[in-house]
Amino acid sequence: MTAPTGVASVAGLLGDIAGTGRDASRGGYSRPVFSTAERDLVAWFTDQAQRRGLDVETDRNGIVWAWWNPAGAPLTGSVVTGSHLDSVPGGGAFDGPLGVASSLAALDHLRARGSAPARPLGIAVFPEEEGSRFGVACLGSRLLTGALAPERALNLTGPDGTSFADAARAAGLDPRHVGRDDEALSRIGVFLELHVEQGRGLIDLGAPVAVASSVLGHGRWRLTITGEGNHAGATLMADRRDPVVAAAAAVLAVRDVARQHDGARATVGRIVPVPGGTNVIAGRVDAWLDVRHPDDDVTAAVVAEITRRAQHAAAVEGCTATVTEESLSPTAHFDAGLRERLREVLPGAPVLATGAGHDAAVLADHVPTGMLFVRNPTGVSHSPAEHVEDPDAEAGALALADALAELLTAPA
Ligand code: HGY
Ligand code: MN
Ligand code: MN
Repeated sequence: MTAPTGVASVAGLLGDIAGTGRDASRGGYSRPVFSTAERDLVAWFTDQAQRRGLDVETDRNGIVWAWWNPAGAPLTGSVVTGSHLDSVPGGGAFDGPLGVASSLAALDHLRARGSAPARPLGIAVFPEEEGSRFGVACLGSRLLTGALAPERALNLTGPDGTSFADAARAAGLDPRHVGRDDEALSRIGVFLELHVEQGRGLIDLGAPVAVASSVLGHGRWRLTITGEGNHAGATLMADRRDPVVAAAAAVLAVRDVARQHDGARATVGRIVPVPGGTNVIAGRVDAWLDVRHPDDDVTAAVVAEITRRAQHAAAVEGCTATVTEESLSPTAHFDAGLRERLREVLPGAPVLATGAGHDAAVLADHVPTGMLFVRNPTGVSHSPAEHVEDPDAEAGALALADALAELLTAPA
């Protein structure tokens, strides 16, 4: 396969996949891990990498690695970039794919400049960054680093009841081998991820690219409220134990408690009455809580107060409530030395914190890690309204190329 001539544009690369995984009912894109759409994106990435002569492999955890190694050096301590291709339901076109496409374009820029680095450059695509199918964010990078136990991951189930083990097996992985992978981890000497900004920082600062400083701590909890299922018409109001009513009060409590803790963010984005009939009083409600704060102790306090109020709201309706932690990521601060090197290479780039989680934050505990953000003129993300203007996308790829050139010249 011949490599594409010149430097691919990020907009052109994203245009290749613009039709993949469109969600007609929600709008935007729904590309859950191991779905046909997400597998098509992985196939697209693999083809693009192979057309550039990169060696492509998938590791035991489903992470796809594409290697540019002109010197034929050992992969240990390489420079690695990349991102993810899975999406939230009804997500935007850029969250994840922008980082993957920019990695390919940055490689093209390095080659066009005649670069032939002594250190290998890897592009990694992490599965299930969003945790949209199996409920745990950054599942691939957590398995890689040992932050998530294999048996816990394998038993996670998606909305259709499929286990991660079965879905991974169908995608060609061997569930017996998922888990911490020190050999793969040793290949990462430094990790740099480019990502669309999921906020308004660069709009307000008037710059196309920023260097990241930190990732807000975030966790997910499952709120289950149990009442008594019954007939909507035959059951008098005084005779009900309706968990949906309790859940409504609990959701208002989530908002109120978050507002009472400066800087806290708390969200209920999924709420499922069971069995879910129009003429049926639900027997149970499952809801998922996302809480974030820079101080992990405040996150814990917010969750504790939400739990107390949810249990009170449930008791008022003759129901019971449980809150169970499903994942928790402490606030991550990126490597200060790397951040300062990035600022030297990109002197006009401001430094920004982010409220969104990323695989880079999981890796930050193990290897020097940094991120670059590209301006999103709507400031909206996890929505079809997420956007990046073409010139900013190209500026991001150039910035990534400049940063990678700097990192590739340093000794492993
Ligand atoms: O949830 C997050 O913050 C990230 O987009 N996975
Ligand atoms: Mn993302
Ligand atoms: Mn996301």
